[in-house]
Parts: sequence; structure tokens; C-alpha cells
Amino acid sequence: MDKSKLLQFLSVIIILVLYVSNSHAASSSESIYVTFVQCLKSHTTPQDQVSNIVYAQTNASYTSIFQAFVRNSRFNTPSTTKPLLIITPQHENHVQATVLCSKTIGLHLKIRSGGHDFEGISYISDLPFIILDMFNFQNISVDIQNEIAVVQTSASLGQVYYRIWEKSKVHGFPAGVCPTVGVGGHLSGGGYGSMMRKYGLSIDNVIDAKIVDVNGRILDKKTMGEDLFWAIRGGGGACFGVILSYTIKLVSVPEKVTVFTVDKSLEKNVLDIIVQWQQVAPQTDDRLFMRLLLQPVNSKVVKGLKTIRTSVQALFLGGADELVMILGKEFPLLGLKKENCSEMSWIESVFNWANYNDGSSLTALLDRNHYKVHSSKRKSDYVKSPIPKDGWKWIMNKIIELGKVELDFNPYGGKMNEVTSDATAFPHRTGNLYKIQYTVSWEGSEAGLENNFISQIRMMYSYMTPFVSKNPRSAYLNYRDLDIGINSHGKDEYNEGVVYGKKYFGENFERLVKVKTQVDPQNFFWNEQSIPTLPNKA
Ligand SMILES: Cc1cc2nc3c(=O)[nH]c(=O)nc-3n(C[C@H](O)[C@H](O)[C@H](O)COP(=O)(O)OP(=O)(O)OC[C@H]3O[C@@H](n4cnc5c(N)ncnc54)[C@H](O)[C@@H]3O)c2cc1C
Ligand SMILES: *[C@@H]1O[C@H](CO)[C@@H](O)[C@H](O)[C@H]1NC(C)=O
Ligand SMILES: *[C@@H]1O[C@H](CO)[C@@H](O)[C@H](O)[C@H]1NC(C)=O
Ligand SMILES: CC(=O)N[C@H]1CO[C@H](CO)[C@@H](O)[C@@H]1O
Repeated sequence: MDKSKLLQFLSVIIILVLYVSNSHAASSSESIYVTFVQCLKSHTTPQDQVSNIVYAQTNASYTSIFQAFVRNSRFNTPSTTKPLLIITPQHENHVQATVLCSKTIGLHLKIRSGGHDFEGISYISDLPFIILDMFNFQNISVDIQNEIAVVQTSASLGQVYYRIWEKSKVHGFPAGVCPTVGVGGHLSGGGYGSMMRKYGLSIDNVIDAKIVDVNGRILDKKTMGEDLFWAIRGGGGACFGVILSYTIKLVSVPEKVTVFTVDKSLEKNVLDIIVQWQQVAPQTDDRLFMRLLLQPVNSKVVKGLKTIRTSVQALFLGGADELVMILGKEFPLLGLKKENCSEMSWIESVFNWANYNDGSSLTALLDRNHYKVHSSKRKSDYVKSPIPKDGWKWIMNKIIELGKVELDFNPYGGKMNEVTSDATAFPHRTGNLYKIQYTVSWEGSEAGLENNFISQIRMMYSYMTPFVSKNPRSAYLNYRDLDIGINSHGKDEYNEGVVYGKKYFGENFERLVKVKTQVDPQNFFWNEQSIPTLPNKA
């Protein structure tokens, strides 16, 4: 056979294999569909139209339902393994029935709320699986008199902020800066944003929760007990149960806040500015959150050359005059002037931090699709001792050399120093100066690009080793990173779990293992980085 014939022959074989495996997947999806719907019917009342909530791969809207909450194109390619079924509960009892049926039928269950998981583990898996998609659970009820709100887990942060603002101009909630992020993943994993130094993390302001456990029971703080309530504040939700809602405590915000973004890229003393930022940002007034961004960009001056955009972005819970005074004293190298500041309402600052200033109205905060999906990979680190000036210089050179990886530095201190590291499952409290977020993002899902960019971000992470926390090298659960360890759901579950578990949870890991062993001893709620159960001593 000549070469072109051989290629033709091979491609026919490949197509045949693909066809057979696909139609096999589709038909098993269909038979699982029948079994699953039957099971749901036996666990719900006859009036419930349960067939309306189950999508098999053959349903016309299966693909659009799957894609609706995919927030990273890396995990939406033709070769991505898709769920056998997608279940979209409309009532609490649908969630209970879904858990029970997945367990009896023996199907691996993924839980998705906002779909922002950086590794997509709420909607992809190497094992055959189904998705419990919470998207019908977006109700938010705000009670200003008692300064609380009950928030269902598929509500977005933007919706939470907007619904609070509708009722009160002097209340807010401390959570993330990206409005489309879902409450389900965000609050169970910690949740930080621009009010963190004043009010702590989202979980520091959670006062109750409602969860469906592995036995299909609905529990609240009182009935789930202190241990489980502790675990689902920072330990992640997915390996303990399905969280239906969180009850949050609102915080007060002034009628006027101040934001600024200043670009220091062209300053000769940019390294001194960074060193001063490092001194000031984690220690200054709690009302001030000042994030430093180092982004590789193409030089506007010399064509083909990379340079770094160095900028400081801030929110101050107060007026511009006071802010200029504070920073004039503490951070003179920044040279902040009142003209560099904008005073606005808190909700406008949310909008501003989200980069929504594209002519959209405030209601854009309610829009789940106000998000440009691209491919990305992220990693995180904690810094406990100041990086020396020549360290910063070296880091800047490496960023330019690699050319694509951005570093954001989020200062801690303030309230973060007051909450003890075992108060919630999130351990990274006092002693941390700031957290680093590494980001690389690109368009498309071409494998060559992906490999190049992912290896760049791994190199940057490796370059940073001397400057960041050690033993363990800590990481933030909500910046999910499968590079730091993975659970293969085999015999070695516990030992694999220790690896990433210590990085995410430090000393809290062992307590999380105890809680997990207690509430889900059979490890039904497994995922790629779940908390393992205690190894069987027998
Ligand atoms: C653009 C962008 C900006 C971000 N900005 C911030 C930020 O400012 N601050 C910050 O702290 N983080 C930020 N994050 C990270 C974000 O907090 C996490 O990705 C978070 O886990 C997303 O929650 P989700 O519900 O959208 O994600 P999902 O992918 O739906 O879920 C994430 C994890 O939680 C589990 N889960 C989801 N819902 C439930 C539930 N109801 N019950 C049990 N388990 C559940 C999932 O199974 C999965 O393991 C950002 C992420 C993105 C993509
Ligand atoms: C959301 O609230 C509406 C109106 O009260 C209610 O009909 C609906 O069932 C609620 N949805 C969920 C998932 O609880
Ligand atoms: C701050 O404002 C001053 C005065 O308008 C301006 O000259 C300067 O460029 C601004 N600085 C930054 C970093 O934006
Ligand atoms: C949720 C949904 O639309 N499910 C449909 C999937 O396809 C079956 C068979 O055609 C329908 O009966 C379901 O209603």
C-alpha cells in the first residue's frame, strides 16, 4: 500500500472507532437515562415532572445545557469526556432524589453551581459521571432589618451584590471581584475580594447553611453539627454533600468609597515602588485593599519588545481626601493625587473592579453571560516574608522572559490576622503578607498553544520557589490547581490526599479528614482533590 492509501485506510479505521465508541456512549447514556428517571420517580411525588430535569446525551438541548456554565475553553473540546446525564433540579427534593439515585445506581456525581472551577472539576471527569447542575437555584432573599441574606448556591456574586444594593445603599458583602462566580464553589472554598482586609473572607460572614448529605437528608447548621458546618466554610463543598444555600451576614459599607488604578510601568524607581507597596499594603488601614499587578505586555516604544505593566489597583472604604492623606504618609513613592481617585457608591466600585465599564448598566451584574470564555490556567502561592529588591528585579526579568504569565499580589493583614487559622477550614491567616495569583490565558483550545502556556506558568511557579511559603508550599483551594496533587480514587487515597490537602488546608487537613470520614464514610462524594476518608487500620 502506498503512503496516501495507508493514511486513507487509517483514517477510515479511526472514524469507525470513533463512531462505534460514540454511539456506544450515546446508547448507554440512553439506557442510564431510563433507569435514572425511573429511580427519580420512586423518590419524588407523582406530580413532579422529573423527566423534565434529566438530560441524556441524545436530548437536543444537552450540549447547550452542558456549555452554559463552562467558563474555560480548555474543558470544552470535542475530546472532553462529557457527562452521561445532566440533572437540573428545580426543588430541594429533586436534589435529595438525585443523590440517592446516583448512589444506588452507582454513578459518579459532579456538582456544578457557577462553573468557574479553574480545573473544570465541577463538570468534567476521567471516570464516567453525571452532573448535578444547580442552575435553577439562584434565589436570593435579603433581609435588611436583620442584616442577613439567604443565598442559593447557583446565584452569582453579581446577583448577590445587586440584590443587596437594591434594598440598601449602606450594606454589602465581602466576596470575589468576578460577578459571574457562583456562590456554591466560592463560599465553600473561602471567597476573598476587595473588602477582605476589613471584613475577612466570605466564610467569615456565613452564619448558616443548608446541605443535602449522602443519605439524602437536608441539614442546617443545627442538625449538621459544628464539624460539618466548619468544614464547608473553606474546606470546599463537593466532597461533603450538595449545598443548597448559605445564610450570610451583611456588612456595612459607606455611601461613598474610593477606587484608583495607577500605572507605574514607566517610572524609573518602579522596583522601589514595589518594595514600598510590599511594606504598606498588608499593614495599612483595614479599609484599604491595594492589589499589585505585574502583566507582561508588548512595548509601545520598541516594536517586538516585551515589557511589564506595573499597576496598583485599590478600593478604600472611605473618601478620597482621607485616602490621599494616608498614602501620602505611608506610601509616598506612589505619588497618589486626588485626581487619580474616583469616589463612587460601593456597588459602582464592584462594577468598576469587574472591568464592566464598557457602557453596560448596573444590571449587567445580574447577567450570567457577561463573561468572555477563553482558555486559562492559574496557580497560587503565599508569601510570608518580604521579597528583597533584587528578588523583585529577578522576578520581573523572568516575567518578561516567559512573556505570557501575569502575577497578581493580593495583600492580607487586617481582619485576616484576627481570625484564627482553625476558626474555619481555610487556614491561611496571620503570618501571610499576601497571596500570589498566577494567570495565563489565551484564545482557542489548540493543544500546541496550551502545552506552551501551561509549561510557562509552571516555570514561573518554579522560579518563585525561594520567595514563597514552604513545607507545605500553601495554596488557595478556590484557585484549584491539579498540578499540586491529585486523587486517583484508588487504594492510596489518603496518602495522595495528604499531598494537596496540606497545601490547601495546613493543620486543618486532619480535622477535615475526620469530618469526611464521619459524614461520607463510603466516599460517595469523591472528586479529583477531595478530602480522603481515614485509611482503614485493619
Ligand atoms: C474569572 C474568575 C475570577 C475569580 N475571582 C475570584 C476572586 O476574586 N476571589 C476568589 O476568592 N475567587 C475567585 N475566583 C475563584 C472562584 O472563587 C472559584 O473558582 C469558585 O470555586 C467558583 O465557584 P463556582 O460555583 O462558580 O464554580 P463551580 O465550578 O460550579 O464549583 C467549584 C467547586 O465547588 C463545588 N460546588 C459547586 N457548587 C456546589 C454546591 N452547591 N454544593 C457542593 N459543592 C459545590 C464544585 O463541585 C467544584 O468542586 C475566580 C474565578 C474566576 C474564573
Ligand atoms: C425560588 O423562589 C420562587 C419564588 O418564591 C419559588 O417559586 C421557587 O421554587 C424557588 N426556587 C428554588 C429552587 O427554591
Ligand atoms: C495622577 O494624576 C496626575 C494629575 O492629573 C497625573 O499627572 C498622573 O499621571 C496621574 N498618575 C497616575 C499614575 O495615573
Ligand atoms: C429535560 C428534557 O428535555 N428531557 C427530555 C429528553 O428526551 C426525552 C426523550 O425524548 C424527553 O422525554 C425528555 O423530556
